[in-house]
Amino acid sequence: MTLTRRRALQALSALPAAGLTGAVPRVARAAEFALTYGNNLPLSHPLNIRAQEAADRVAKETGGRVEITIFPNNQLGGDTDMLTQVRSGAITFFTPSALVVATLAQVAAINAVGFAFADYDQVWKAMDGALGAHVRAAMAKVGLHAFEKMWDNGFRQITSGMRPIEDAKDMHGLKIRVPVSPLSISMFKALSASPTSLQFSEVYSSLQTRIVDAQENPLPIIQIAKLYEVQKYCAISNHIWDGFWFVANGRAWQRLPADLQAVVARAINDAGLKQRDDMKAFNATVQSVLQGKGLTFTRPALDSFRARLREAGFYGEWKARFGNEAWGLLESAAGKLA
Ligand code: X2X
Repeated sequence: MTLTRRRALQALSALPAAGLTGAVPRVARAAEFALTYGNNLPLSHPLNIRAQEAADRVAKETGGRVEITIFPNNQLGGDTDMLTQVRSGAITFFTPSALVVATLAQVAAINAVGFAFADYDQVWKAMDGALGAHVRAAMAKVGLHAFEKMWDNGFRQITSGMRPIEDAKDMHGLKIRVPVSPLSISMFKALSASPTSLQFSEVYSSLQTRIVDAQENPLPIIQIAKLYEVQKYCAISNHIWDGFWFVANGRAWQRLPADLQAVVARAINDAGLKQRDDMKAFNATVQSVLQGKGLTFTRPALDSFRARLREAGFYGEWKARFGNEAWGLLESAAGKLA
């Protein structure tokens, strides 16, 4: 029996009795490779819009052999849960922030060293170049296949509810939520704040119920997740550049035949590049949109932040943790640090 015929029979036998007399489902055939992708962002984020385009393209270019189903917005659990799922193979794909995937492969957080990157030219030079390759190799060692093109989250900014941040000294004692990430905790402790790690799924409610007073995220997330509803101030700090690695469970990836791998990789990497352009356009207007929603912006002097990190030994500590090779790659793109 041919594969197609067997699948057609399986599909038919799966039809409910009523389906034979009533409406027959249009798609009655399961894909040969039914893959799942979970993420932590609302559907309207450019990451989800471009990922859906990639999934549609994959279905088309493989003639339906590969189907990618997206579970956005923490439907499958928070970041830590999805990280576990993608490692075990319970889901095929996940897009963890570099900060979060660093709980498995420490060096992945290197793009998030405080005040390292000045602009996107430096960011993409590093992440599309040797530094990105170094990080992907580290993720491969923990069973994650990372696609080449990183997706943009953005430069992170600090929002607060009680008082504005005008200077590094305003960070003192600030109860701030950070992602589940040792680097973020270390950095905000060095700034003398009081950081707490929470998954993104818990951020809105923890601000609303005042479990924390502050959080930090790129402006597009602050808009899309409506964090302006539960925060009053936003300091343009650009303290971390953060991106999402599109990762696959290594074994599931290896099971895909090479021709299908090529189609999937091309679709995902191309979509990632388009997502970067979307974020650039988003960034052009988002601050004024957020001002319109009532958020008050401040522009603290960043030298005071850098000085505190240096004095606290933050750069020396993380250079030792990431290793000289990775640190050298970061500095070759971002300039000498500390
Ligand atoms: O959790 C966050 O703050 C977010 C959405 O930026 C990440 O995924 C790290």
